[in-house]
Amino acid sequence: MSTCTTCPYCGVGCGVLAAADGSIQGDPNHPANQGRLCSKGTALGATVGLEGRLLQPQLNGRDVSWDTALHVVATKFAEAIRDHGPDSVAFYLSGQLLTEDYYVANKLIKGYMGTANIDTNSRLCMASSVAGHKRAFGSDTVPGQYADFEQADVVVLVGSNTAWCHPVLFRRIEAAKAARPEMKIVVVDPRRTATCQIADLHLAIQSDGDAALFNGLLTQIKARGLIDQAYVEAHVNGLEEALQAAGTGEGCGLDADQLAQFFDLWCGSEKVVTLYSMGVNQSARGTDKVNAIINCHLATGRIGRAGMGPFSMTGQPNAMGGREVGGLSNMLASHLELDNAAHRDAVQGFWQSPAMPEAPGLKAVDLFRACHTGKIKALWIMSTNPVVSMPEADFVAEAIRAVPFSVGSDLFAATDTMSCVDLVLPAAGWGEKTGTVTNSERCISRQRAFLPTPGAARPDWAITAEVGRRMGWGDAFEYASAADVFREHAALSGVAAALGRDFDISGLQNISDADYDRLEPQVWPIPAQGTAETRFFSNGGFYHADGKAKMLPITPPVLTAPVGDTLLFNTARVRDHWHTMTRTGRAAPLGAHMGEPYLEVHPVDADRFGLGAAALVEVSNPHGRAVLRVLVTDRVQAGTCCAPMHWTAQTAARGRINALVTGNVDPVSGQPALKMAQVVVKPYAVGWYGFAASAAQMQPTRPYAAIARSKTGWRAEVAGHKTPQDWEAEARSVLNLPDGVVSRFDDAASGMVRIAIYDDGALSGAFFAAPGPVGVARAATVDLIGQKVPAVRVLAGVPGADQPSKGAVVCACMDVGRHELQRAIAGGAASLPALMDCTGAGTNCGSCRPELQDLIAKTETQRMAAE
Ligand SMILES: Nc1nc2c(c(=O)[nH]1)N[C@H]1C(S)=C(S)[C@@H](COP(=O)(O)OP(=O)(O)OC[C@H]3O[C@@H](n4cnc5c(=O)[nH]c(N)nc54)[C@H](O)[C@@H]3O)O[C@H]1N2
Ligand SMILES: Nc1nc2c(c(=O)[nH]1)N[C@H]1C(S)=C(S)[C@@H](COP(=O)(O)OP(=O)(O)OC[C@H]3O[C@@H](n4cnc5c(=O)[nH]c(N)nc54)[C@H](O)[C@@H]3O)O[C@H]1N2
Ligand code: SF4
Ligand SMILES: [Mo]
Repeated sequence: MSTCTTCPYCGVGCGVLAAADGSIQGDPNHPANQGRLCSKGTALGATVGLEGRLLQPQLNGRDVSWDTALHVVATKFAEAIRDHGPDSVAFYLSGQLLTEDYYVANKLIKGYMGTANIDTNSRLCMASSVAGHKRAFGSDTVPGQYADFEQADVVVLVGSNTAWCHPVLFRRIEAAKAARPEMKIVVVDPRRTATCQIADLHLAIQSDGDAALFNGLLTQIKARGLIDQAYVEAHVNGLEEALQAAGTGEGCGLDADQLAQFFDLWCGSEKVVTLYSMGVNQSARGTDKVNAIINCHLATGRIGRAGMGPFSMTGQPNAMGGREVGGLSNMLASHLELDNAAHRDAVQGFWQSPAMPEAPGLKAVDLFRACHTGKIKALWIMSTNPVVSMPEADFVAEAIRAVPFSVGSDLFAATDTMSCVDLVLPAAGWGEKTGTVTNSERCISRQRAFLPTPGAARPDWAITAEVGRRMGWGDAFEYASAADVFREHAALSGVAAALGRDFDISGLQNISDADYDRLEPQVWPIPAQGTAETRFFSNGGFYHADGKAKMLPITPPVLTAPVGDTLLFNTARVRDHWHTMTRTGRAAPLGAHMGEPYLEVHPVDADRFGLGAAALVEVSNPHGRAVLRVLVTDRVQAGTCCAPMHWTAQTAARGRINALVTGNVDPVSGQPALKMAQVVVKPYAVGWYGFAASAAQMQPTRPYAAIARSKTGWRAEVAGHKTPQDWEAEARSVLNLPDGVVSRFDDAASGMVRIAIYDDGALSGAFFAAPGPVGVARAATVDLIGQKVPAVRVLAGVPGADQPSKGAVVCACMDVGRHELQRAIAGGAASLPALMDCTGAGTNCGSCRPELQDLIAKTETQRMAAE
C-alpha cells in the first residue's frame, strides 16, 4: 500500500507515492508533476534506511534521555534570556522544515522568548527575491503558476540550471516546447549548463551582468512602444525614474548582436515568463537584479495572466512555507510586517503572547558573527548544515563552537555542523513525520508518514513545543498534533488577510483531523469566504498602501573582473545530489553521476596555471582552501571557475568549498554573494593518485580523498604525497579492510600498483594507484565487489572482452554509462528516442536527457570532423 506524500527535495514539490518497502513512484494526480519524478525523487527509497541515524539525544557525545535533553535546552535558553536579555539567544532554521515545525519555532522565539533572532538558510537562498517582491509589490507574492511555463511563447531562465535543479519543471517546459516548437527558450547564465540543451539562445553574460541586461531591456520596451500605458497608469508607480536609470544593456558581457536577439525575443511575444533563481538571488546586488526583472514585467503589464510573469523559483521543498510563517528575522507570521506596529499587535494579540520584538533580528551572516563575538549565549540549529552551506564556513564552525550552549536537531549526528554543537536532538525525517509544505507556485501539499519513527526521534514541531511548555508557556504550546498547529497557522492567516495581506488560508482554519489527513494539494489564497484567483496582479491589487506596484530605478553594479592571477569563483549544484548530501549521499545510484568534488576551469586558464586534465588543484584565498579535481571545460568562461557546493568533511578531505566564499551580502536583503568569490588556483602536487572500491565504509582521510556510496559498498578517489613504502598496508588502510587475502600486480611500465583483497573467496576490495591520475574502469570494478572473480580479471583494471567498459554513469536510474552510450550512438542510435530505446537511458526520470543529447551532438561533431 502506498502513501501519498511530497518529495522532500526541491521547490517543484512533486507528489510521491511511497511504500514502507521503499518503493517510490510519482503521483499521477499531483498538479506539480503529474506522475513524473527526477533522479533524486526516484532514489528516495534508498535514502530512508537507518544507517547512521541519530536515535537518541546526545549531550557532548553521550546518549541522554529526552527528559534530560529538553530540560537542558529549556534551562540554558531561560538562563541566557534572564542573564543577557532575549537578544542573546538565536535560532537558525531551514526551508526543509515543515510549515508546522516552522510555525511553532517562530512563535516560540518571537512571541515568547521575545527576540527576532531567528533566521534560516532561506537567507542564503531567496531572501533577495523576498526583498525584491516586497519592494515591487508591497508583499512577498509569487504572482504566477507552473502552467504559465507551458502557456508562454518565450521562457527566460535567468541564473537557473533548471535541468538539474528543478528537473520536473524542466521536463514540463521541454514537453511544452516539443508540442509547440515555436516556443522559445532563453538561458541567461555565465556557464553553459545542461539547461542550455533546450535553449534557442544562451546568453553567457558576465557574473552579475543581469541588472544591466534587464535595464537595457526596459529601455527597449520603451523604445518599441511596448509600455502598457493603461496598466501602468492604473497600477504602477516609478516608471519614469526606472526608465531614467535604465541603460542600453552594454556592460553585461554580451555583444550587440546577442542583446538584439534577446530584446527581439522578449519584446516580440506578449506571453513571456522570466524565471530566476540562485544566479540572481545569491549576489551582493541580488535584490536589484530581481527588481530589474520585475520592472520589465510591470512596464508591459505582463504579470498575473496566463503564460506571463516574473517567477522566482524556490529551492527548498518548503521555502515558501517558511515565508508564510515569517521564519526570517525581518518578517512576522502570515506575511505581516515586523516593522508595522499594527501588525505586531495583531500577531501578539492572536498568540496572546508576553513579548513581541520591535526590531528585526540578526540575518544569517551577522547571526554567526554574533556567535563568534560571544553575543549569542544559546543557539539552536534545526534542519540545516551551516558549517557547509554558509559562506566563510570555517569561521562559522568556530562561531558555533564559541557559543556557550548550542543545540542541533538533525537526522544524523555525523554532519559537519552536528559535530560542533553541544547537544544533538534526533529529529523524525521524511516519511516519518507529517505536515505540510508549499511549493514555488504556492501549492500546499501534505507530507505524510509511511514509516515508523526510529528510536527516540520526534518531529521538530513536537520538540520545540515541548521546550515552550518547559519554559513555562504551557497553554500556548499545547498542540496535540500537526493538524492542531496547522489550524492555528491558518486562523492567523485570516487575521493577516483582514489587515489586507495576500497570504490567506483561513478557509482551512477549521479543518478536521480527518480532512487534514485527506488534504489535496491546493494553491493559496484559500479564503474563508468565496474563492480567489490563483494568479495575482493581472488587475493590479498590489500591497503597497496605495494599491499600486513600484518600479525601481536600478543602477547596475560595476562588474567584478578577476585581478592578476585570481579567478572568479562561481558555485553551483549537481544533478543527483542534494546540498550537503546527508541523504542523497546514501543512495548508490546518486553517487555514480558525479563521484567527487570538482572545479570547472576553462582550457585557457588550465594552460595558464599548468592544470593537467583530471589532476588535482588547490583553490585558495585568505578565507580558506579546498582541494578539488580539475575538469577542464569551455562550459565556463576564461577568468572564471565553478565548483559544486555539496562536499563535506564527511565525504571529502578538502571539498568544503564554502571555506572560500566571502560573507559579502546584498545591502537590502542580507543575502550573501555565494556565486562570487575570488580564488587562486594552482596544481596540487601529489606523489600518487588512486581509486578504491570496497565493501567496507572508507573514510576521507588522505590529503585528497572523496568517498561515495556504490551499489556494492563504497568507492573512493584518493591521492597522497609520499609514495608509501608498504603499498599493501596503504591499500588496506584506504579500503578499511584490515583482514583478507591480498593479490597484487605491479605494472612496471605504467608504475601502477594494483591490489585486490579477498574475503572467503569473494572480492572485498580493489585498489589502484599510480604516479598520475589512474585510468581504470571504475564502474566495472565497483560491480565486481562481493563477487568470486579471479584476481587477474580484477587487476586488469579494465573489463574483460565479454564485458566492455560502461564508462562513468550518465543515467542514474537505469545505470547506463558514457561508453555504453557512445557505442550505441556509433551503432546508429543517433537520436534521443533511438538512444533511449536502445540503452534504456533516460527512460525513467529523464533527468539525463540533456546529457544524452550532448553526447549525441558531440559524437556527431566528431564524425563530421573525421569525414
Ligand atoms: N540537484 C539539485 N537540485 C536542487 C538542489 C540541490 O542541491 N541539488 N537544491 C535546491 C535549492 S535549495 C535551490 S536554491 C535550487 C537552486 O537552483 P539553481 O539556482 O538552478 O542552482 P545553482 O546551480 O546554484 O545556480 C544556478 C546558476 O546560476 C549561475 N550563475 C552564477 N552567477 C550568475 C550571475 O551573475 N548571473 C546569472 N544569470 N547566473 C549566474 C550559475 O552558473 C548556475 O548555473 O536548486 C534546488 N534543487
Ligand atoms: N557556495 C554556495 N553555498 C550555498 C549555496 C550555493 O549555491 N553556493 N546554496 C545555498 C542554498 S540556496 C541553500 S538552500 C543552502 C542549503 O544548505 P543546508 O540547509 O545547510 O543543506 P542540507 O544538506 O539540505 O541540510 C539539511 C540538514 O537537515 C537535516 N534534515 C533533513 N530532514 C530533517 C528534518 O526533518 N528535521 C531536522 N531537524 N533535520 C533534517 C539533514 O540531515 C541535513 O543535515 O545552501 C546554501 N549554500
Ligand atoms: S523535481 Fe525531483 S527533487 Fe524536485 S520535487 Fe520533483 S522529484 Fe523531488
Ligand atoms: Mo536554496
